[in-house]
Amino acid sequence: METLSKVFEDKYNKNVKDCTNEEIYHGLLSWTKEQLKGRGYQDGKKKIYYISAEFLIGKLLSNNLINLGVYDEVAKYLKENGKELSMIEEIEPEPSLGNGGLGRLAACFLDSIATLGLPGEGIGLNYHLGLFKQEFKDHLQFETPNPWIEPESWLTDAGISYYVPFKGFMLKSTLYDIDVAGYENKAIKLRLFDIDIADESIVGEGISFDKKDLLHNLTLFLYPDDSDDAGRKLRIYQQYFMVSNAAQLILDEATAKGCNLHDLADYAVIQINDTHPSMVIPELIRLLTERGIEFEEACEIVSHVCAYTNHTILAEALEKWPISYLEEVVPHLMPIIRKLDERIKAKYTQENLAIIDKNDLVHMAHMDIHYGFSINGVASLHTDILKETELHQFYEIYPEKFNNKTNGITFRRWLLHCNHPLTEYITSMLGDGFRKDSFELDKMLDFKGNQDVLANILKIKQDAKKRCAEFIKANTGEEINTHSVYDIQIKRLHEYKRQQLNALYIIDRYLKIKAGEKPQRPVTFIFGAKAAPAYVIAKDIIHLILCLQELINNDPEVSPYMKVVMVENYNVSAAEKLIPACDISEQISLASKEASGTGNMKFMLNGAVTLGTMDGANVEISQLVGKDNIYIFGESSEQVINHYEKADYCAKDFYDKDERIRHAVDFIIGNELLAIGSEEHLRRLHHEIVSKDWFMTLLDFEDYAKVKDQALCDYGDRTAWAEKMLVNIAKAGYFSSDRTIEEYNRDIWHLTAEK
Ligand code: NBY
Repeated sequence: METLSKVFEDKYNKNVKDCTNEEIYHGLLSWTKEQLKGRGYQDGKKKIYYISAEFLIGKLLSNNLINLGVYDEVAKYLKENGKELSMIEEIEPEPSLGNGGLGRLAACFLDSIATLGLPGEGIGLNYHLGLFKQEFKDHLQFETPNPWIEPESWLTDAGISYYVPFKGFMLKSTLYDIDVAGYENKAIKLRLFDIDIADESIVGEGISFDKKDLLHNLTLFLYPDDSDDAGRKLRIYQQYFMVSNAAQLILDEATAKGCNLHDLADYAVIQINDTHPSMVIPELIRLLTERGIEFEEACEIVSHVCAYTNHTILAEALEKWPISYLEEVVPHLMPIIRKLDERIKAKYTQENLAIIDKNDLVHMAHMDIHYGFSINGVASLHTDILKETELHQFYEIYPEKFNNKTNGITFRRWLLHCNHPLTEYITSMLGDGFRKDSFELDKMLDFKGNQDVLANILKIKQDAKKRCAEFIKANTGEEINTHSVYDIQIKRLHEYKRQQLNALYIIDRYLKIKAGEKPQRPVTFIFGAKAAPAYVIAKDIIHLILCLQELINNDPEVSPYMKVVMVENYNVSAAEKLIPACDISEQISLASKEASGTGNMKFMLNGAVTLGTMDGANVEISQLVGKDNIYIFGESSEQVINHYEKADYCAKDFYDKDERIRHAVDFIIGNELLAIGSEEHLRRLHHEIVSKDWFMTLLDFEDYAKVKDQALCDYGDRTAWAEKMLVNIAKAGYFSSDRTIEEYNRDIWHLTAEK
């Protein structure tokens, strides 16, 4: 710790004892950056370039210290000097470079790529104001900018710039790097492109800004509102800026290593994370032809370099850009995209295989599948649905391209960092081998009947619940009962994820208590979610939850039995505080709609029991833990797909014939909530549920309520519950992103690990 002491001396001319927490944070930041550089980087002839619009990396200090193997030493050193590392951690701003699972997955993958010693880097954009910051006012969500880049930050100017051509002008980029340490291994880089002239001062009220002022807005926000033309075009400007920079960088790096471009596939493999980076395909072809390669050969080369990961089957989430937009933003790509499409149309006549459809929309995923060599889904059920239903026409012509890569999470962040007590306890039981070989967690099963172990696991959970209650008090102002069951649903707000189903259960329980039926034990229903700014119904659902929070928590007759809290500005840091404290993990999407889910894995690893549908990775979780250690409800994906095919689901029928459902749904527009909330929002949501309910909330309500009641009842047998917790932790090993990345490498990337 001598070099660290010296940092404080040099930087502030002070002993660490006399530094403020801010000074210590900044001292640690610069010291850690130096340590990372000293580690060196993974390199090799062939490299994986993981291109993604999002990298939801979370705060970096503690994770870096853990991966550098110095966390305990630094914490001890600070403690001896009267400082708490956990307090210092609070000072770090959280980069908000992502939205949900897709971005967090990219971040976990970087950790695992580095840990496994694979040569690779992440490539994305350096959004100054990130995804918006969420604020609640009058029980509604408001969006404000989320600045995270301070004068001293994890970013390092890489000294690399490119020119990116748009229609009528060029934009010069600047590249910033963030080092990502592997666990006890060298580092890799997250490379974020930016423009020098981005101007935060153009942002007005909330997150509004002139969407046409590209020179100043290009890298301000992730996912600008796409409810109008200008917003949609801005997304294309961003995407192209990202991939043109990426393509130029990749070709430069390869050439520097001796690549003659014909053999590019020996130097680079590109993983396209969802369709946001799909324009990298025509862009690479453009650059290769510019460098003297024939069009046909360029297509061939690119088809051996690019691989595509699909994260959704929701049709509305699969990007299709109008030709007219592309002509306006990147006219030089359109002749290439047209040629790519013509080549396909010459071979296949089916309309649903075309890149450009008859409405002049460019299907980005179709381009990826035709001109990539691999397409993968993110959980076994999801890949099956892609093959059999959503992308069946492609599976028929390219069966060899399809493969599954079930998602994973990095245990360094989602156990070692966020849950020190559990990590230490597992280490005391099993040794520390599980930190690198997650399957070793399986050995916990040997302790299943051990009463001491079960008691300790319960104690660790109880302590986590106390810490979490403090966080919730600070975040929401609400006092919660630390002896209540913590039932948690944290994820993007989306109708398919069905936060509204959870809300209807809460209403139903409230009505029962009001009718004199007192429940066995208190429950705290915890939510965290951001709604996309233009997603009206999602915002209405937030409104409902916040109104319920107000009504229920202030009702002395009800609040001893239940409380509702919705955490404001849910983000990675909040997740790290909530997940270790969870008893029941809500994974209640409509079967077939959640590609995988990764929160489900984080909860399981921290000893929560899943309440979920047979959807995404829940299916694999249930296979691993067995039916006694998970609560499954609802219709299966086959049944759901069948309802969609036959168009035979009618929410109104459920509403009409089931009194319990009707009472709960009508409560949304009852006097109690109208006295608190806004009639416009509540009526719109009520109407949506009764007359549309695209994601079949009412279909699964009865089974959900029944199974949830059972879980809450079972919670009372503390020993039996602790056994379920133990089995969940023990079986979580499969969901390490190290396993996922090993599979990507084995089946798709074929890189040589550095030892
Ligand atoms: O990717 C998520 C899936 O919903 C989840 O099931 C899966 O586990 C995870 C990782 O594979 N997808 C996701 O997070 N997607 C987005 O956040 C997203 C955001 C914006 C847009 C599309 C997708 N967009 O087009 O604007």
